[in-house]
Amino acid sequence: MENVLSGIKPTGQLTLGNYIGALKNFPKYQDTNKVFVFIADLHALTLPIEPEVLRQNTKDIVAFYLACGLDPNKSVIFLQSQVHEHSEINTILENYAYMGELNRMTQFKDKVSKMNEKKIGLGIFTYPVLMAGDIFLYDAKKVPVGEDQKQHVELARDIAIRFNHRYKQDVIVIPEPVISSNGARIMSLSDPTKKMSKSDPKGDIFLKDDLKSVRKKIMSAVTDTGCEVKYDKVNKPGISNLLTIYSALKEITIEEAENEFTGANYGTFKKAVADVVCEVLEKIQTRYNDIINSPYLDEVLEKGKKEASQIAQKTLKRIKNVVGLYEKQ
Ligand code: AQP
Repeated sequence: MENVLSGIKPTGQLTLGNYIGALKNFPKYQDTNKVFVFIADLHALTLPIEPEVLRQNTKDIVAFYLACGLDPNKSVIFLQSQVHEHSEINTILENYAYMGELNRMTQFKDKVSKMNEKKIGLGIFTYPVLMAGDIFLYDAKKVPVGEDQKQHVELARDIAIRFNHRYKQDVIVIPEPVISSNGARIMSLSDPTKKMSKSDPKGDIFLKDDLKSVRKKIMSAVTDTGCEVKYDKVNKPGISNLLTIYSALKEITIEEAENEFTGANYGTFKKAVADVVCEVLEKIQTRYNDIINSPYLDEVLEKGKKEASQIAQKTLKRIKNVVGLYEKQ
């Protein structure tokens, strides 16, 4: 049994991209692995966010975790900010990550390119170090993420190897990213060359969207002028994105999806995509509505906080001891 960890930051409303690339895959692990799933609320502070929005987004993610099938009796579900060891390990690890490697992170470069240079907070730069700490605290070997987070997990891996080498012992478990074979990068419906992203909502489908508007968004998704339903990321990015969404939700291969639509026009294909997306979202939304205002949500977080803290404390103690921070034995 291996430890598996993943998280989502509450920077905005969850998208279909977050569902297909991350959320949908989490419950699959909980019967055969020890699963830790958290809400990366400290990470959400790396970009300006209104306090009430952050609080609501956080609750939403917990409710969506449960609605998507995570079971608090099998998985540890918790808030990053409620386990203070995350901040503490971050302070230690900052000394084992290099400025040069943080500078090379694609997500950092993307995000800061859209910001006023004078107002770039330090947290967005050191974000991958905190993320490495999130992973290390739970001895996670597998980290299921969408394609865009792969580089951060690889950096965590480098830091772990460097740390173990420095102290000549296996202190930190070396993590590896797990990327799903289909749907690791869902693109915007209005610009299929751009990733569907919570903090850049143009062309997004949100998990909370009403189904009528979901259908409308899919029917008006940008496609090419051709008429064949074929996967071709370069020449048909819009159709390829819809094929990815369809096949990921139907749990079939892209090829099988293409075969289903041989000879079909774009209208028929888009309607089929809208049907499957609405079917999935309807189920999730029904469960979400039952949970979002119920006391169960806080009960789950309280349980998760206790379980996560116990493990995080032990790991941090091990790391502090190895680096030479004094503690009464
Ligand atoms: N479009 C996507 N397709 C597939 N997977 C995706 N993920 C995000 N967008 C897509 C995956 O969802 C998880 C959530 O990661 P996160 O919240 O830590 O941040 P992110 O990767 O930066 O996701 P967003 O939605 O783009 O957030 P913002 O806009 O705040 O930066 C990760 O596993 C991610 O890969």
